[in-house]
Amino acid sequence: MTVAVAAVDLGASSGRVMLGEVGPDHLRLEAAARFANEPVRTPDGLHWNLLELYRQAVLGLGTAVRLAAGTRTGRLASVGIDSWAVDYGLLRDGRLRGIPFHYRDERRGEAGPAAVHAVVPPEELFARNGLQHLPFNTVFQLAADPRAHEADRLLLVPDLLGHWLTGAEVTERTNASTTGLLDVRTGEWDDELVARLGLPRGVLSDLVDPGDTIGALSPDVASAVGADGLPLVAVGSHDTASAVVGVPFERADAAYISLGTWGLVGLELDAPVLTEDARRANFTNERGVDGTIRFLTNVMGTWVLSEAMRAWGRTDLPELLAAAVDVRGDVPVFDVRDPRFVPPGDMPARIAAWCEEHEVRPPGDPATTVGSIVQSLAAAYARALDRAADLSGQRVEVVHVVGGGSQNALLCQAIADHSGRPVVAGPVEATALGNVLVQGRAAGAVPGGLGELRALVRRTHDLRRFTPARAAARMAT
Ligand code: LFR
Repeated sequence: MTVAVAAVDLGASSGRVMLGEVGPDHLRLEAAARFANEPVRTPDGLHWNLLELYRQAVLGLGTAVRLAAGTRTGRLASVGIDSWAVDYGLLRDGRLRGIPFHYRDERRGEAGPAAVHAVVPPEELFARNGLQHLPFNTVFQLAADPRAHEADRLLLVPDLLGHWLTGAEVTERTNASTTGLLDVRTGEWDDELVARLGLPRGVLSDLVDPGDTIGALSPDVASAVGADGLPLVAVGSHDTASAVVGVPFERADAAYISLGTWGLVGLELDAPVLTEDARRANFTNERGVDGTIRFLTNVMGTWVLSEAMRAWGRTDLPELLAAAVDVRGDVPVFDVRDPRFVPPGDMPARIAAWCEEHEVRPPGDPATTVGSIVQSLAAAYARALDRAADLSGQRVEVVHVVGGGSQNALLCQAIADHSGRPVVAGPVEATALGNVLVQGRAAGAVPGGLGELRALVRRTHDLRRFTPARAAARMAT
């Protein structure tokens, strides 16, 4: 049996609605819609344009319904939504209170973390929720958000869009695990933590798991998209959870880098690693599909490159990457993990400032800067891969790079060179594939566990392989 499903996949810089066809030997995506995700700055800070994303999602679903009419089954079996994590909307009596903030909004600063740590020290917080310290984790945002106490419901971004589509108010568990309010051991809301932080427990809704049916499209939406009774099915609604479903692992001793605006570097494990070393190394234990743990760390991703392009007013990344290959001599390597690179703004100037402060010759022209960014990202990924292996005790012999960044051959080769490990690049649309696969399985079109789903990705997608240039590179880094 082959089914058709629609995946709404919202990344930090672009979104898409994909028609997915899934069967035991069949896995195919077709874009129903692609659109930019452009945040909006208002006097009170940086916001997501969620209304525009919702509008695009509904339009895209209408197109997916029409495309599905031409597939074997002739209709969509379900819809699934994933997006970036941590950010949320607050509702009261079903109405949105304020425009949701962007996790790159500088406004909140350290107020949230300070308020939380005054009550629950960082060591205890990590023991309870297993998360790396990111100042924008939901728990910190909420602690500095006065609207939280006026609200009766908090919904994470995919759940908020799902609420607008269906009326349901639920929280999908993989994304809930990024809030900081989920017990890392049980996967349930940590009621004691919520109470100690003085947060209103009533705003948190029931948890659902990937594969669960959330509800049918409301009559208005169903008539707008032309599909009566179409169900919304929970997927790994945290985009990184869906991306990891789409990693075509060939062997157990492999790591992944989910490479979009962030580079999420880590391993899939059965159980969390809650050691003091893991906390200090800023590794996180987020929940994956089927009860897995995503043991990873957030490293800078293609954001630093796209912000540099934006500052130069250039859109010709392939040309700049080609020019970067020809740059002679060593390019400066800077610390891409420095928090100064997280907010939007003039990236080349910040890179130059970092280099000057560290007595490194700053890169001059755009080609050298691009080369410098690529080598700096790869060096940071190599270090994170070694740390992931050390902290978990799992060997890492192969590195899978998935997501938009897997198309960047210069970067994939640099990752192989810096880490001394072969890199398997692709699929580009791992997140949408993970979303589609979980829906396909829920519809009964593909049996089995994650291993079978990944085997299907391997059978249906071309992967590119990069061999480390220097076998000794791993020893040297
Ligand atoms: C990637 C991602 C990361 C999360 C960051 C902020 O798109 O979801 O996993 O840490 O965005 O939500």
